[in-house]
Formats: sequence, C-alpha cells, structure tokens
Amino acid sequence: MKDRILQELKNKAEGYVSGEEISNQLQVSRTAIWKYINQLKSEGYIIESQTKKGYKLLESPDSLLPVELKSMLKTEFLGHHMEYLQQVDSTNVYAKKIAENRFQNGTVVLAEEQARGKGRLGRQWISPKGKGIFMSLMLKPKIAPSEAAKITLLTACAVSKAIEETCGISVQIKWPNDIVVKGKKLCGILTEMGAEMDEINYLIVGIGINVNLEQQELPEELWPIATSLQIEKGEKLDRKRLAASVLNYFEDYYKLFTETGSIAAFIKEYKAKCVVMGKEVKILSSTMEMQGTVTDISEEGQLILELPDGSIREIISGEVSLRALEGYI
Ligand code: BT5
Repeated sequence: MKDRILQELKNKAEGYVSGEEISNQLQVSRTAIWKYINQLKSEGYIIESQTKKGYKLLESPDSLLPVELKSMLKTEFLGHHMEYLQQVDSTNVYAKKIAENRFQNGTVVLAEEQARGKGRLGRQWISPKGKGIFMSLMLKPKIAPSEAAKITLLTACAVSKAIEETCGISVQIKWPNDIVVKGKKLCGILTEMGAEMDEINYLIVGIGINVNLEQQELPEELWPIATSLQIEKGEKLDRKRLAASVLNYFEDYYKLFTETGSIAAFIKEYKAKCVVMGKEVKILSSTMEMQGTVTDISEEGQLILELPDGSIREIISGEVSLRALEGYI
C-alpha cells in the first residue's frame, strides 16, 4: 500500500494529491494514509502536507528502492521481481541461494552495501554503502552452458550504453568484463552459473558500478587503477536512473542474443569500445602465462591473440586475467 501511495504522489509530481483522492482511489482510510506518509518520510522522502491541498512529493531519497526503479523500467520481464537489501555479503551469493530453489526469470537482487563483494577468481569488489550500484540479474537462458561467456560481453555493451546515455561520459571496455574511463576501472561484471552438461539451471550476472564513490572510499592501492562516475564527472549522479537504464538496455541485448543465438549484432560495438584491441597484452591463468598482440574479438566472444612466433590463439574469457605490459590496460 505504501508503494501505491508513493505512486499516486509521483503521478502528480507537479501538484498536490488530497487525502480524499488517495482514499477513494486506493480504498484506504485517511488515518492509514497519514501513517504511510510518515513511513515514507522516515525512509527519506520529503513530502509536504498542507491542510487544504493534501500531499506533495518534493524529493525522493538517493536509494535503489524497487518502487523507484520500477517506474523507470521498460522491460518485459527483467526486474519485475526485485529483492532489495540494505546490506548483504554479496548479491551474487544471495542470488545463488535463491536460485537453488525456484526463481522468477529476470529477478534482480540489489543492495546498498556489500560486506564481501566478489570479483572473479576469488578477488574482492569494494562496495561502500549507498555509493554504487551492486546488483545481480537472475536468468534462465535456453542456451548451452558454453555460450554463457557471451552474456558477459553483452552486459558490458549494455552497461556502457547506459552510462554514456545517462551520465554523458564516454567509456571503454577492457575484455572481457571491465568498463573503464581514461584507463581506470569503473565497473566490473561477474557472471556465474549453475548448469548440467547441456542445460543452464541459472545464470547470475553480477554488476558493480562505482557511481558516487570518492577516491578515499577505495583502498589506496586501487587509486591508480580505479575511478567512479562522480570522480570523472565532478558531480553526484543519479543511481536510480542509471540502474534502470542498465536493466532496460540489458533486456534488449539479452533478447536479441537469446532469440538469434548470436552476438553478431553488438560485437562490432563491443570491438569499437574495446581498449585492448591492437595492444600487446599478457594473459594469466592458474596454469599458464602468455604474451601477444590482440588482433580481434571473435563472434564467440574470444580474444584473438597473435603470439610473437606468429601463431594465433583464441582465448576464452572464463578463468583468465588480462594485463597490459605496462599499467592496468
Ligand atoms: C570484477 O572482478 O570486476 C567483477 C566485479 C563484480 C562485482 C559485482 S557487484 C554485484 C555482484 N555481487 C558481487 O559479489 N559481485 C558482483 P575482477 O575482474 O576479478 O576484478 C576485481 C579487481 O578489481 C580487484 O582485485 C581490484 O583490483 C579491483 N577492484 C575491486 N573493487 C573495485 C572497485 N570498487 N572499483 C574498481 N576496481 C575494483
């Protein structure tokens, strides 16, 4: 009911909504409305009440509350069910627990803060309260498990598009899962799945974006390699609008991929943004290390590497790290 009252206030952003109007519309008593309005105020909404005119929403809090995001979604299924948490160890771990049972395809888990945000290969993702977007998208795509890596690539395209459109900042992609600005990391993507031999039970796409972080909120060792939208833009940005835009773009790209079985439609865009194209890089995994020049990214999402002896290797994104010979990219 609280969300519906909030929606009524949002529908009339320019004016006042009287208690009577809400009461008739939602079949709820005036006293109950007053209680819900007080709850909203305690959550950070600034609502003006005037005896004769009614209520007017002046300001919404800087939070990722589902009711805020949902009003900006244009999706058919993504984010229709959301789990919103003030704090969690990791949204991916939380999503995995849900996924072990039945879950609604397109569920989105969002948190204001992660105590143990996860990167790839057991690494950590720094996730300070209220400063970033930490979310996991829960999907059940009808694709072979071997195709899942492509979803990381399409996610990078969707997030890049959303950042450029809502924040007006040009970004690049560092294959396979980082979004960078001027050579510094702004966003990481962690795709995890539970699968049988030929069927995916669940796929979890974890997205972490540094939105309003200040440099001091990152550990000092990351200062040379990490940044945030606020640092780059010099102003605070609207997390809600960005998160909704990521979901809108993601669903478009995801549908295109699952319907055609191919990422051909956006691999060109990915390559154009890919900061390692043509660069000499080092590929590291737990079992090997190799150096070469990136010549292409295939339609399968693999990195095409030319080794010093002229031979060509195709690198699958899964369990490898990529380093430039100097610096982070
Ligand atoms: C990633 O791993 O970049 C994937 C990060 C995914 C985070 C999201 S948040 C929502 C969801 N829930 C989770 O628990 N995780 C996902 P990787 O490529 O391994 O990069 C990790 C490395 O990035 C670390 O070792 C640091 O060097 C660096 N790093 C850590 N936190 C950072 C931050 N906030 N900003 C920029 N760089 C960071």
